[in-house]
Amino acid sequence: MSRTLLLASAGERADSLAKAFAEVAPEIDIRTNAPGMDVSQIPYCLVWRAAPGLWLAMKSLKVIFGLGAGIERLLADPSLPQGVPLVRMVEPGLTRGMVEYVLWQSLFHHRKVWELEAAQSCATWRPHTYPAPWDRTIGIMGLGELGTAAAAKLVEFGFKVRGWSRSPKSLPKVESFHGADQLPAFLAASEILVCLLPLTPETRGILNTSLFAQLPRGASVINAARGGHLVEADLSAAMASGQIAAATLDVFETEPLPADHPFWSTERLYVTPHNASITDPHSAAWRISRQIVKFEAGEELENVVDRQRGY
Ligand code: NDP
Ligand code: OXD
Repeated sequence: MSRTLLLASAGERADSLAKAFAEVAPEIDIRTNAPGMDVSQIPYCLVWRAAPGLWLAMKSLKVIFGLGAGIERLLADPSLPQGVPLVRMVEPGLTRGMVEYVLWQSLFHHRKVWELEAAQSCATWRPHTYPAPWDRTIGIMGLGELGTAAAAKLVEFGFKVRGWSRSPKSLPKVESFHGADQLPAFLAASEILVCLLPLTPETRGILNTSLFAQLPRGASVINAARGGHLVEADLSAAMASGQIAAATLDVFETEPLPADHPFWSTERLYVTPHNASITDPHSAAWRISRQIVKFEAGEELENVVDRQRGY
């Protein structure tokens, strides 16, 4: 059982993950969770959201690996074992996907594609101008694994990039702000705001009326982090008033987004189905297997969640 990993609640991803482990990490013995299965001797678990009773049943648990970068749902579970390290997902495929999403949506909002769509819908050849990237400021909330990589890509495209984090940062060509005191200065010039924060008690509801009012009028908002960051009614009001011109949302308080939700039909509000980025089974399998080997050799695990901070 020493290198046995339980694939718990990985949903439709379970098969591709099991296959990926077999291909790149055959030294790991993969078990897919099934009702009534004895998991009491299994030391490692890979999980998105734990089924009731899972943690109680895993009596020999040594490390929990989260299937996603965001682990707020796991932390919210009162039965999550206290002394067991929780490792969040950091792998190059997930980062690459998010960089692609942020670049795609930043360019979409930078070029105000909705204006082109409106002209095309009435067969009108309408002049359409836009600033050079170096005259456009994009603000990224969260300069961690994903925010840092997205910022670097936007810098490469010539945008003026600024970022906001909890602790001070020094990143090439990124104007950095940190802490609550510097949030207003960060927001004041962010024409396109990208949220890549973890969802914690401090960041829940941070995308609200007060924050929107501090952005330049007509700013765009891109939320690729968690639905809980956004106060949905506040965004609707800010868009109705023109304070926020357009938004792209990948994540929602309720997922899937209910069919009767007003966001589906809000003009210039673009919905993607929580797929800004997706964990790549092969690089995830590789990263987790390396972590297990290192852990067994007595080395430090990487990307362990600080439960006090909440990320
Ligand atoms: P990290 O933990 O690497 O980075 C988090 C960043 O947020 C850090 O820079 C941190 O600051 C900053 N931060 C945290 N709390 C605060 C605060 N109170 N005030 C200011 N800054 C704060 O996370 P990742 O980059 O890996 O992932 C970010 C989130 O993206 C995930 O938690 C997940 O919810 C979401 N995600 C969404 C996906 C999707 O498909 N939609 C896919 C993958 C992730 P500091 O550096 O100072 O600690
Ligand atoms: C994640 C996600 O947190 O896919 O990794 O949302």
